[in-house]
Amino acid sequence: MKMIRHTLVVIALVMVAAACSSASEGVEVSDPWGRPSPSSASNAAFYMQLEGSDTDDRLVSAESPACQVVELHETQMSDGVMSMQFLPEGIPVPAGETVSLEPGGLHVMCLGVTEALVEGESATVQLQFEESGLVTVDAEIRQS
Ligand SMILES: [Cu+2]
Repeated sequence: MKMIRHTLVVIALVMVAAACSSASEGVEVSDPWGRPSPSSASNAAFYMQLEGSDTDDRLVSAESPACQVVELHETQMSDGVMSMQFLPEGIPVPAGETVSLEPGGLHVMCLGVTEALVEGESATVQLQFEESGLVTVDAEIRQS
């Protein structure tokens, strides 16, 4: 009897573990936003938090109907000069870690705004992840 009960406990634990791993739905994107860009043809940037899942992932590219071209960039300071760097490898999102895209750092660069980004409105951004696939978010347009 003791043996059977022990086996049942083990089976229950395995089931709980299976349920946990299947509940994982890839990278979670929270608080996507961008600053207003009053004129078209100017550039803008989108920021957000990328919460890693239980597997390493990578943001490989992005698109938006609000931009002619979207690139993944990082702002860097070198010798007191701020410059933006194109990230050909994309942005890694390690398992269980949260990666912040924020002003002065990593960002989704919107080159050539096709329609003015108006405060209070939102812009659709499609994020392509290596593991999580395509994730579409609405970036809120606000000052900060
Ligand atoms: Cu940039």
